[in-house]
Amino acid sequence: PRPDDGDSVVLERRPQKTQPPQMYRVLMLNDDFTPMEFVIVVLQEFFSKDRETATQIMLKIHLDGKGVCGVYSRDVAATKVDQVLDAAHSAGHPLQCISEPVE
Ligand code: NFA
Repeated sequence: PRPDDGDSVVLERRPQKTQPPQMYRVLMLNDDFTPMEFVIVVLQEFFSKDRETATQIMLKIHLDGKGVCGVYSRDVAATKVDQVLDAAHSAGHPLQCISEPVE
């Protein structure tokens, strides 16, 4: 702030200190029991992947032990995890899904 001549209006910007929201990776973990087709359908239904992309992600999880399904704000990531765990539990599959903050 500095004095003005009393007539003009001076609008000064404060330094912007808000940060973009922390983002969260949602990952699925491999197991020996959940059918490949179930994982592909989950990736299409809850993560809006086309069938080809869903198949690639599923195979990555199958081969590497885990894979990223998407990156979302905290609330959306938590909802995705819940949706996957609910669907897996309802179908009797042990599929695990977690979220973790992105650096
Ligand atoms: N490993 C599982 C199978 O061979 C498939 C799978 C993939 C499970 C990705 C969980 C996640 N049926």
